[in-house]
Amino acid sequence: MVSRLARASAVLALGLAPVSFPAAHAATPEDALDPDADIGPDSGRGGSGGDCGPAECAETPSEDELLDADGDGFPLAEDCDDTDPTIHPGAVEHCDGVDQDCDGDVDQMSFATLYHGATVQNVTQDLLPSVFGDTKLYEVPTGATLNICPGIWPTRISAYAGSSVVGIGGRDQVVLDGGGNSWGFAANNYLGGTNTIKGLTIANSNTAIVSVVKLLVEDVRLEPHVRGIDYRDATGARQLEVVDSIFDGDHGWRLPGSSPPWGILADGGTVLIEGSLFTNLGSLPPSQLSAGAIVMTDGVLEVSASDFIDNWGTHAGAIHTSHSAVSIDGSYFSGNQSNRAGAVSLSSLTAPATLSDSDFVCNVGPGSLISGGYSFESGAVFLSGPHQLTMSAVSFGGGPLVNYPWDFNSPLDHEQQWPGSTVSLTCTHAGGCS
Ligand SMILES: [Ca+2]
Ligand SMILES: [Ca+2]
Ligand SMILES: [Ca+2]
Repeated sequence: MVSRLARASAVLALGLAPVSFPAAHAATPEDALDPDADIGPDSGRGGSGGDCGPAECAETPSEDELLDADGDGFPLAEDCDDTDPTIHPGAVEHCDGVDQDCDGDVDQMSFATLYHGATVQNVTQDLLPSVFGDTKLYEVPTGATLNICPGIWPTRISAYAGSSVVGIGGRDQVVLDGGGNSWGFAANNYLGGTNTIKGLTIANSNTAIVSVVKLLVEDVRLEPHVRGIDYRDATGARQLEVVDSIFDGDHGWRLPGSSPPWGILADGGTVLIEGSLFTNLGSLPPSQLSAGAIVMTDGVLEVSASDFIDNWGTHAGAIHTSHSAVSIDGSYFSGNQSNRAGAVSLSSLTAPATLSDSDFVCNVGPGSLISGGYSFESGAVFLSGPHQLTMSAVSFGGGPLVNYPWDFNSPLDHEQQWPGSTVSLTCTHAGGCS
């Protein structure tokens, strides 16, 4: 979590410090080809450094050193990449993790590059507000890629169809600060294609990401005050894929006037989660939030290799699904709380569901922290409505009552109540699981 002080300081820096760029062509091709231009005891050239004798220093560049394979006017001896004519001393730096101007630094801080068709454009100033303390809304054109270099940007982004926004240096280096506005990132994908968000922290917005149709979220950290990803209003071929990302709600009830934070709220479409962390999301009753980390209705949810820690909700602490197809694999649930299912609540499954290779430790249904509740609550997994569920290699922590009050529960005789329903359980620990 970026502290508010650090955030303010960085915004100040962005607002007041002029962004500098390398002077165009500090060296010319003629300079580079001049055998005397750079030769001397301190040049370091030719591997002899400051120790070269008069005879060595008088040597002219070899034939190989004078070759200019990429034709940019700078020979091999001067060119840090003689295979790419856009890279040479004095070239314009792009925000891309590559050292274009051969000065040894891959990028300058706090600048941004837009790649749109054949155009490469420095858009740094377009991402910054004209008034200090304000927040800028920047629109990424259809099909374009926006690269953002390290810094804390007072910027919100509206990304059109098939566009990508990439933080160079990753989510710990590049922060979009939404300034407390209603949303931080909107994927306006009504023309088709897949939008990509990668390598960013999206902070200080009511909703971090909204209005998506087809979206890949990778290496992203969301610090939602209310919502992480709102996936309800999109239309068309919807798929949300979340990879290697972090949803940290910081339990927003601690913020005066704030609603409880959730991770992903989805209605329809397909949501794929892989290698991600959901933590400190949701709130305890009387919250209206049905689950802290993921709520899925009328869709497909596939979760793999992800962690759900200390999330709170009314139906489930971590995941609540209704009328959906669900698979959960290789995941870990701990410290989640609810007044029905501490970790996972599956209601009215629409396809055979699987829960495999996952651990449930110290999740809590109705407990001392929660008043009221149901008579059929469960600490880890709760099942209701028609269902065909297979659980395999599921661990409930290796001892009785590791999840409170039971590890697994279904409220009534499910096969009588919902003909055709089946539950197959193969658990490494069988407390409440038979
Ligand atoms: Ca060259
Ligand atoms: Ca660069
Ligand atoms: Ca450079």
